[in-house]
Amino acid sequence: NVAKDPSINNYEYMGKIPLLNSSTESLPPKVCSYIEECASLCCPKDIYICDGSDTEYEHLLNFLEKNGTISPLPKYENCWLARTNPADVARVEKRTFISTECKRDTIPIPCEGVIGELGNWISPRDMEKAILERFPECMKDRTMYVIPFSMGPVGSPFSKIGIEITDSAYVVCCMRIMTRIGKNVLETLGNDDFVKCLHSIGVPKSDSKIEINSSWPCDPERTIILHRPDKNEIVSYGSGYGGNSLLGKKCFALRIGSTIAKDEGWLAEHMLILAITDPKGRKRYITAAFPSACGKTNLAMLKPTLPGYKIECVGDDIAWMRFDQEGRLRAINPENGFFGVAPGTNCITNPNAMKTIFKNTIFTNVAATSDGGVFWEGMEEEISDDVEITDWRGKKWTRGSKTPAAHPNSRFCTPIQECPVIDPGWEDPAGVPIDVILFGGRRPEGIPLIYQARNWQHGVFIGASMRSEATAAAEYTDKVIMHDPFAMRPFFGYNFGHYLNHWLSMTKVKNAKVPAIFHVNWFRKNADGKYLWPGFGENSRVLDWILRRIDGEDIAVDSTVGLLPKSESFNLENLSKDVNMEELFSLPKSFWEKEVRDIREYFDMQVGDDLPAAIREELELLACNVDKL
Ligand code: GTP
Ligand code: SPV
Ligand code: MN
Repeated sequence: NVAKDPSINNYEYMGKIPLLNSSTESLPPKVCSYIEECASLCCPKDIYICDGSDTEYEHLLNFLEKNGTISPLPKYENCWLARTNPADVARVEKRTFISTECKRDTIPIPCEGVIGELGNWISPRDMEKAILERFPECMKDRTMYVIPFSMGPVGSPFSKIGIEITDSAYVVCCMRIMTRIGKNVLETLGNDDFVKCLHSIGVPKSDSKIEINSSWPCDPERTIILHRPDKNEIVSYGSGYGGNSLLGKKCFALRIGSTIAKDEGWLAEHMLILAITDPKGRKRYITAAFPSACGKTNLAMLKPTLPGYKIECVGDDIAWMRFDQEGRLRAINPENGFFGVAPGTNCITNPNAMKTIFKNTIFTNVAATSDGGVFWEGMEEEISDDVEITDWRGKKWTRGSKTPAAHPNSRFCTPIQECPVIDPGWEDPAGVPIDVILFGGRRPEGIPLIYQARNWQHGVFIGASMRSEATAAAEYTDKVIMHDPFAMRPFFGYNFGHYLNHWLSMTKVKNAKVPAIFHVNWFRKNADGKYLWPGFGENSRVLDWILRRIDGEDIAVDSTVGLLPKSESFNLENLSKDVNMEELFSLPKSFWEKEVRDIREYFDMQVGDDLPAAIREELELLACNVDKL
C-alpha cells in the first residue's frame, strides 16, 4: 500500500475501514461525510487522502509500475507509459447520462421515432438503480483514494472545487497533472459545498466475456458515466480512460460546469485559449471551439510561420468565461495540464508540444521504442531506423504494418508548466480578456478556410450548425460528418435549446462587449483527397487576417455564409506550398443546398420546439442566400 507507514498502527476508522494517513478531525465535515457515504457503498480495503506531494506521486508511480500498469521510459525524464485494456480506449458517449427529474431539462425532445443525439437522459431513480447494480463492494480489495482538487487557480473567483474518490492510482496520478490537488484545496474549501465525483474502475461480473488483465482492471460491458446537476454529483463506473475517469475534465468542467454556468450567468466551453501578439506588439486573446481531435492543442501552442507574430498558450481544451464589470469577456483555463492526442504530433506540426511532453509525462496507449522512448504515427522522422517498436497493445510492430503502432486516441498527460510558450497570464485569477471566438471542425468539403459572423446572433447560429468528421476520441468508427454544435454535443449538461438561449442572452449582460465570431476549417480537401491548406503554423495567416479584421481594416466582403476575405487581403507571402485559394474559398451551390437541408433536418428532428426563434431566423436567412448563389 502506497502510504502505509509501519510506525503507525493506530488507524482512525471510518466504519470498519482504516483511514491511512489522516484523521476525520482534519477533514471538513462535509468532505468527511461524503467519504463515509462512498466507503460504506464501495467497501474499500482502506482509505487514503491525497496531499498532492512529490513523495506521494513517487509512491503511486512505484505501485503502478509493480502492478504492471505503467512502465518507465528511461529515454526521458520521469516519463511513463500506460497500456489500457484494448476495450477501454476512449470516451463512451452512448453510456454517458445526465439525470434530472424532468427529461426536457436535459435534452430536447426529438421527433417521434428519431433517436436523440444531443445527450442521454436518465431518471434519478434509474441512476440510483444503476449505481446500486455496480458499486456495492466494488473496491473490496482496493484502496480508496480521496482527491481534493480545484478547477482553476486555487482561490480564484472563477474556480470551483471537487472531491474525486477513486480506486485507481493511475487516475490519482493523472488528476495530479491535470488539476490542482492537495491540502491547500481542502483549506480553501473549508466547509463549503463541492462537486462530488465518485469513480471506480469496477469489477466485471463473473460471466463477463471481455478478457481483463490485472494491470488494467475495468468493466467495459457495464461502463456508465452519470451526472446529477441538481446535486453537483458525478458517478463514473467501469473505465480508467481519461475522459471517463479524470472527472474534473469533461464531467465537471463541461457537463456539470455548463449547468452551473447557466445558473450563474457565465459560459463553460470546450475551447482552447491562446494569446497572440502581432508585429506591432499588441496582444489579444482568442478562444476556439473545435470538436475532439480537431486541432485545439495544435492551435493553442502554434508556432506562427508569419514573421513578427507570437502565440502563447493559456489552455488547450476548456474555457470558463464570464463578463467583468466593464463588460469584457474574461476566460480562465480551469485545468493544470494537457491531455493531448499523441498521433500527428511532431517537430513540424507542433514543435512546442514536442518540447513540453518529454518530462513528467504519463503517456497512454502510444507505442514504445527499444531505446526506452515512445513512438506514434507522425513520429517517423523523430526516431532512428534501427530501433524496434512495440505497439500500444504490447506486440512487436514493424514499419509498414497494417495496424497503427499507437492507438489513434493515444494521449500524453503532461503538466502545463512544462510548455515553453505558456502565457504569463495563464493563471491570472481574473482571467484573460477575449476578443475573438472561433468555431471550426473537420470539413473535407464545401466549407471555406475562414469566414466571419455578421453579428453575435449569426455567430451563435454558426456555433449551433457546426459539423465535423468523426474522430477516434469517442467510440465512433466511420468517418461520417456528425453534427457537433459548439464542439459540445458530448458535453452539454442541459438542454441544447436552452444552451442556445443562454448564449443569445449574453448580449444582454450589463455593458457586455461581445467578441467577434469566426468559423475556420483547416481540413478542406481537393478531388484527390489532399488537404488544400497546409495548416499548422501556416494557420497564423488566418489569425493575422482575423486580427486585422477586428482592427477595422477594410478586408472583408459579405457573402452567402458570412464575411469572407476580400481577394488579395490574405497574407500569402512565402507560403510553404502552392494553395488553390479559389477552391479553398469557393461556395458550391449544391453543397450549401444540402448543408442547409441537413441543418434544417437536424434542428427539426433533434431540437424541435426548443430551438430559439433567432436561430431559426438565421437558418432562413442562410437558406435564402444559398438560393441566390
Ligand atoms: P481533444 O484533446 O480530443 O479535444 O483534441 P484537440 O482538438 O486538442 O486536437 P489536436 O490539436 O490534438 O489535433 C488532433 C489531430 O489533428 C492531430 O493529429 C493533429 O496533427 C491534427 N491537426 C491539428 N491541426 C491541424 C491542421 O491545421 N491541419 C491538419 N491537416 N491537421 C491538423
Ligand atoms: C476530448 O475527447 O475532447 C478530449 C479527451 O479532450 S477526453 O479527456 O477523453 O475527453
Ligand atoms: Mn477535448
